[in-house]
Amino acid sequence: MTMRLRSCLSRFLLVVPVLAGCVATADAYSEFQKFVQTRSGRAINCAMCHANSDGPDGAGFGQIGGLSPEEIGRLNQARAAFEPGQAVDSPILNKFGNHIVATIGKTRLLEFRNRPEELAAALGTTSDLDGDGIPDWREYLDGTHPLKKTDGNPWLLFVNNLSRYRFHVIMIVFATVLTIYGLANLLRGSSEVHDATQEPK
Ligand SMILES: [Ca+2]
Repeated sequence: MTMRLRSCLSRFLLVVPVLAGCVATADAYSEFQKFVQTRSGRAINCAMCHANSDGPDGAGFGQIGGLSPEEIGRLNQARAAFEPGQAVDSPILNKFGNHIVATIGKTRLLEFRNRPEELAAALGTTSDLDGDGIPDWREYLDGTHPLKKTDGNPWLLFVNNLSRYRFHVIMIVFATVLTIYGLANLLRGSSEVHDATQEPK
């Protein structure tokens, strides 16, 4: 086999799985994106679940055309995770996207395309990937990013932060009250000294 023929064959072996991946990800699940956008009224891009905010099609970071052979192997492994509980590390998905596939499996995910509202309950109540106190299922419904702890329902973030830093808040309030009390007494004492000096002798 000549060197040129070997080179052509190796390129072919690389291109085939890439094309196979393109066909598979052509069914990007926009039903979930549309549901969240309608429910939350927020503009949702692919970055909620995908590695690239423009989605998996293309040659950029986290896109099919830019994957290495090793990443294509992980992609195909994730695509075959039909049952929940399997290790999923797809290079075209972010941590939340991989978490969804690992938690519910590809089979249920495909079923939910017609009922995207049911994905929230299937995610469970305890997972909070960004640790902001708002569970993933709630962030999915609210259209906030499950991997950004600064993005969430403002009231829930406020309550959660208040609870998390309640000791600091109590100390700040205590110090503020003491300061105001001290200033008030200082002013009162100063006023009494002034009055005393003004009294006729
Ligand atoms: Ca969260």
